[in-house]
Amino acid sequence: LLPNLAAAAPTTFVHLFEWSWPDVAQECEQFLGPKGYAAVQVSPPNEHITGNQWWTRYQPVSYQLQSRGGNRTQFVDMVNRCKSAGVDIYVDTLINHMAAGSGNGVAGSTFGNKQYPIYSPQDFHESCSINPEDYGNNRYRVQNCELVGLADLNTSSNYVQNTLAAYINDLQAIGVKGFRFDAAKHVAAGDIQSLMAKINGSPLVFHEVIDQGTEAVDASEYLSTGLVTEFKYSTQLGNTFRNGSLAWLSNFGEGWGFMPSSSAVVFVDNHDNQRGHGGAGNVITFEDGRLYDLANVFMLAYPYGYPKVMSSYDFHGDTDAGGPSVPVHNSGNLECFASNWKCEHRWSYIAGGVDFRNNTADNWAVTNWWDNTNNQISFGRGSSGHMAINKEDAALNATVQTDMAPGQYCNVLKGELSGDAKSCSGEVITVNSNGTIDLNVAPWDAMAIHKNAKL
Ligand code: LAG
Ligand code: CA
Repeated sequence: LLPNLAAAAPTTFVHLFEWSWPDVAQECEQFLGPKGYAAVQVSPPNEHITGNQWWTRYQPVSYQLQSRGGNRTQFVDMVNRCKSAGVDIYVDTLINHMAAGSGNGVAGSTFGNKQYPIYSPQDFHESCSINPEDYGNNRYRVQNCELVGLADLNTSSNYVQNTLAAYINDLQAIGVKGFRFDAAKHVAAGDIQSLMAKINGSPLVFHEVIDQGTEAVDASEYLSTGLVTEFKYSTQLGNTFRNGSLAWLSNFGEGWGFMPSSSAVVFVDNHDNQRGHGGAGNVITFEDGRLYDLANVFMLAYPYGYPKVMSSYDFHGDTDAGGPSVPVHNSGNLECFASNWKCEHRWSYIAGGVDFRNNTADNWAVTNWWDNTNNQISFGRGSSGHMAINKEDAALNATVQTDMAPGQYCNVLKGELSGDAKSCSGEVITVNSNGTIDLNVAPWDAMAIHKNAKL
């Protein structure tokens, strides 16, 4: 019995935040492909303003593929190499705005007074600013004024839509399979529909809409044109893991007022809320160590949404908008862990969680839910897998029913099955002949077993 990796549907993507194109390509080949990640979200690949801060990438100057991530040739090489490794590329796409003020782009373009190589003043909305109180009640200002001073594209104009569509179609011709529409809430859903009509084929598009349920613009408006980020998921998971009880999570998802699972992009944290920027809340990040492992294990094991794993760069406590000037590019020899690159996607509980999700995708339901009414939980994915999380200071000792075949399994969070399926490099879990497991999960630990990691 060999681990059936080929049959496992890829179910999870990773945001390699600020990774350069040669580094992404190498990671696709060496880790993401073999581990079964579906895709990588890359930082915006188009020309942006000069400067070392990460957020310069969110100030577009042109749609030339020249950025801190690398040049066009390197981008094309990355797409091809990732594709060969079975990994798609999703591009973070700035559809709402261009750079603020005036200055230079990294490819040598200059801009100013709403004048860019591809746009001129008539392509923009008026210069008004979005105030904090507008988010709750002023749809017009949210969509037609300037987000943190960024020149707001007149997305209802045919020329702007054609220009954005040409950029997106160029990326598709290179082989890009998906797009994150940045700041989608700031673009009227109708404008996005018109733009989508100009895009070739039907790529995966997910709209970034920050909506905790109290917004003038509602996330549901964007469901007809693609997937949508479910920010409530990040906030509520954070609240529950920090201050609540994991027992509450038995109906996490639609039962909590979230959008339909099939529309939702979910994440424990993202590049903004992990540092107190957009949509920040009580989120859990790499800085929380084992708590972060456990929250990701839950996300990856639980059948709701399309999960995005965050892979961070440590900005040494950068939380304010200005941020330190940190050069984050790396040219082809990025080292995980040895530097400020956190590489959460490689942490064994997270990579193992992806393996669990891939191998249980055929059983999209929670079965045999068990909890101790507090912070010890266990549930199954039918005959495909079973898991347990213990977020308490005492060991989890309980006998739980599963729908799995009796036998010995590798806890994929802590080890891997050997190629010949004869040994597990980590912990071995036994499913008894009656289908039960005598759980013995250490404090702040977890286990996950699936049908294709059976000894
Ligand atoms: C997003 N989603 O809707 C991105 O996920 C988020 O990272 C972007 O903000 C934002 N929308 C615009 O694409 C980031 C930083 C901002 C930064 C902005 C533009 O979170 O702090 O603003 O990118 O670079 C910066 C300064 C501001 C300044 C602005 C214009 O921090 O103080 O007003 O630039 O000069
Ligand atoms: Ca807008």
